[in-house]
Amino acid sequence: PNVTIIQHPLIQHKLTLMRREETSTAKFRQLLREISMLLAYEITRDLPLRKQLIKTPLGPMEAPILASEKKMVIVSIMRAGQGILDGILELIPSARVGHIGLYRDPRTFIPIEYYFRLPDDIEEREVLVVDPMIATGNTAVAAIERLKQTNPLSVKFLCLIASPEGIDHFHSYHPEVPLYTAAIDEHLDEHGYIIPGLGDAGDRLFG
Ligand code: HSX
Repeated sequence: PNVTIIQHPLIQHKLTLMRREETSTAKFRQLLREISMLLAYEITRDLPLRKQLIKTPLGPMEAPILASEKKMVIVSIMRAGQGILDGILELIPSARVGHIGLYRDPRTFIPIEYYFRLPDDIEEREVLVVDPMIATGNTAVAAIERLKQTNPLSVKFLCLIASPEGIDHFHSYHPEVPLYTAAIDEHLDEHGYIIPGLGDAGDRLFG
């Protein structure tokens, strides 16, 4: 399937620290910011560059800059996506930002939309959707479905931990959307939580 596990040792190490029960909110926040920068570094490897004529103190040169820096849109699935968004924006400060608010009905696990806001010219932009967890996959499926209605140039999905069930579900609906994750965990429990996971990402991030 269309899944990349990002294996960088720093990412794996920080994810372990985040999983630990005793990790405080402050530490969890800091780790999520750091890990998000590292994930963004890895998944932006193939961003196209263009040449720009600049002047150093000693003379002119044609130097590489990002061809599409301003064209990227990071879409955060609220609320836990905010933690990843913050980290990525430190690395790509001129990226545009969108928000999708979805909460999971605790009984049916069906996602319910309460907010949706994207930059205007989404049809000219490449979108990276971020949310720390893909559990049942319902939230990710709904977010991408909604996004596709707006016709972006391309869409990718970045998370920290996904369940095998969630990945299958996601790709049964959106097989062409590349999924990037730092880990694939064992399974889902009957409450739709990823086991062993890290608990509820929103609660650990915000309290
Ligand atoms: C958590 O539940 C995550 O941050 C996601 O937004 C969501 C994932 O659950 P699921 O829809 O994949 O089951 O709040």
